[in-house]
Amino acid sequence: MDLTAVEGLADLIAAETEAQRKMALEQSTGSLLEIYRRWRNELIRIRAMIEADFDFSDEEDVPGSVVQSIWTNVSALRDEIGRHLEDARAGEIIRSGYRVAIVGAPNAGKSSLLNALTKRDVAIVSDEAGTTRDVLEVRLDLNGYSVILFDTAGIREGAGAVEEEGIRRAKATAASADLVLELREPGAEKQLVDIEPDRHLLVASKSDLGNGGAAYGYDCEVSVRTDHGLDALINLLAVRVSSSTASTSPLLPNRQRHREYLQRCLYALDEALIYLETPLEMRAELLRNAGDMIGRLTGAIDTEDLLDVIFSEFCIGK
Ligand SMILES: Nc1nc2c(ncn2[C@@H]2O[C@H](COP(=O)(O)OP(=O)(O)OP(=O)(O)O)[C@@H](O)[C@H]2O)c(=O)[nH]1
Ligand SMILES: [Mg+2]
Repeated sequence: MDLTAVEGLADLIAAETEAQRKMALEQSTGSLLEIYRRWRNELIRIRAMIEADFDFSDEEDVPGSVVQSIWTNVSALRDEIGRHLEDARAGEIIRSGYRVAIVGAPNAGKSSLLNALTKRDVAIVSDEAGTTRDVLEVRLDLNGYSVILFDTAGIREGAGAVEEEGIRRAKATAASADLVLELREPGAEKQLVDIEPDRHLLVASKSDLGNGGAAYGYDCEVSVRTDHGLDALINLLAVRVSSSTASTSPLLPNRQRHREYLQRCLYALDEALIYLETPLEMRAELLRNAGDMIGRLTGAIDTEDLLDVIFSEFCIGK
């Protein structure tokens, strides 16, 4: 087994949802390794041709155009790796969960919504403004995808020191979330967080109180008291999750480690491709570098330290 297959096996044991299980199973059988090995071999083959060009270029039967056609291959490989890397966010979301932050003013009904969506009494609910201070985190299986809901402190001005810290954490949670559910009670108008539209859902809460058209401009309205709109909200979430995890390939890089090495590999390939004036020896060295990055990804190079980390993660408590 290579490093990616071992990671896949560890993920398979830890898998909690169907999507996690599928991805981990695929990876544990060495499917990612197959792709990476093919790329590495291709880079080694390309380098061999360049070396041949160095050594035998004075001989008649090694045509100079060979080296030219090599760069077409490098460029095609570069594009393939680039496309694979574009799927990394989807892979990471499937593996670690889609992060949804619930934010809004105090008493907007955030904790009530968390409890309703998870069907558990996780968060304290009260009509006292500023009930929640810590960030609460609950996992949910949504159509086979892992979703993490975060309940946060209500955002307002003039709070005490402890609540202020809660608000800071609420904003940080919103900033790093894949999606922000901003809850607003009828009558409340102010926008409390500044989030890009594609990460933002505006939800009117407490619709049972009769907000007389306040739902205009909102993505949906819910009432935890009557369960009105909860299914619609869950559907909206499901659409967002599936578009964030959509990919043309079942094989996704899904760890930060994968992303980093793929990025470094791309970087080296780009440099080799762009700097046409650079001596061929230097460009060949960049290709070697790119191949080494793939080698590190699969553990073919420098495995010792990484394997230690992986196996300790893998064995604990199993
Ligand atoms: N009528 C009605 N009341 C609701 C609804 N959802 C929540 N509430 C009430 O609103 C009050 C505040 O609810 P919470 O869920 O604690 O609000 P929160 O946004 O978590 O508040 P903080 O933690 O203080 O920021 C409680 O008294 C809830 O019972 C709803 O859908 N309809
Ligand atoms: Mg709360």
